[in-house]
Amino acid sequence: MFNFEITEEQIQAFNEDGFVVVDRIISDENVALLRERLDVLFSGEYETGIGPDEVNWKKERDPIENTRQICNGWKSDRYVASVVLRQDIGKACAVLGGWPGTRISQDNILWKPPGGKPLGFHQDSAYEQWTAIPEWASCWIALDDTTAEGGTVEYVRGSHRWGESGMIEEFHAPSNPVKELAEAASNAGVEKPERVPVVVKAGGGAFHQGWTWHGSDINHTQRPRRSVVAHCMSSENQFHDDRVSSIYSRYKRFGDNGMDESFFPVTWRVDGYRSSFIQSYVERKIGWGQ
Ligand SMILES: O=C(O)CCC(=O)C(=O)O
Repeated sequence: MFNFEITEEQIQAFNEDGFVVVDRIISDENVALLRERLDVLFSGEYETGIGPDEVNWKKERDPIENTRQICNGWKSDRYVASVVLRQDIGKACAVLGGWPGTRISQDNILWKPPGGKPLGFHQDSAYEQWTAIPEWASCWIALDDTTAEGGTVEYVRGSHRWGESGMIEEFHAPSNPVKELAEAASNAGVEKPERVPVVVKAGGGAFHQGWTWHGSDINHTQRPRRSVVAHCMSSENQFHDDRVSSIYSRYKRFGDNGMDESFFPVTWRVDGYRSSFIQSYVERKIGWGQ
């Protein structure tokens, strides 16, 4: 079984650039499995009986040329969970984030069809303000071979040091995907932001820091560009005292900032701990909440 290990060189590149591109994160078998599961999820079929936290594209509801997105497919599909809750991904994110362990904050399932529209350039951590420590380290995995013209994800080198901007105006299919990026670059005194497209074979991808600007352009090819992202946070993270997310703060209990592992599982911790339900869940021995 393929086991990803982050190297010292990759850690250095991540710290320096705000991201690091890697040739291989998951096996070809995992790629094939996820491609199948994307078909199932985007057809609206949820294997566990639980809907994802966000379904940002539905057949017949949304324009065919929009990039399809589901958040927290792992709650709906145990095959997806078997990849995004992997220990090796959790460990790599903890090492990159400088944390004692990793909790998954959310996964993203993305499918950009031929001709598919952009996703606006943004900073992930701007969307994480409902937590006490709004810092993410994310693992972006290609499920198709990617090309610069194929609407792959692009990272802006060094932009994790530009400071914090807010959420962007238009995330899905924006008319100008770099509107806020251009403003942030100008505020940082950067004349020409360096956009680095992630060009890898399926199964490869990248890790990025929560404040790194990134997004993706139109898919000018005849092939789909599919990917899965594990957005990770520190195992120590808690809910913010008063800042609320309309979706994710639903999992907060009154008078308690602690995060429930059923919804934000610990995928790896330095002392060997991992949320106990994960193993049986990803092996499909238990269903949701059992
Ligand atoms: O894949 C993309 O186009 C964008 C992905 C993204 O926004 C993310 O990984 O945070």
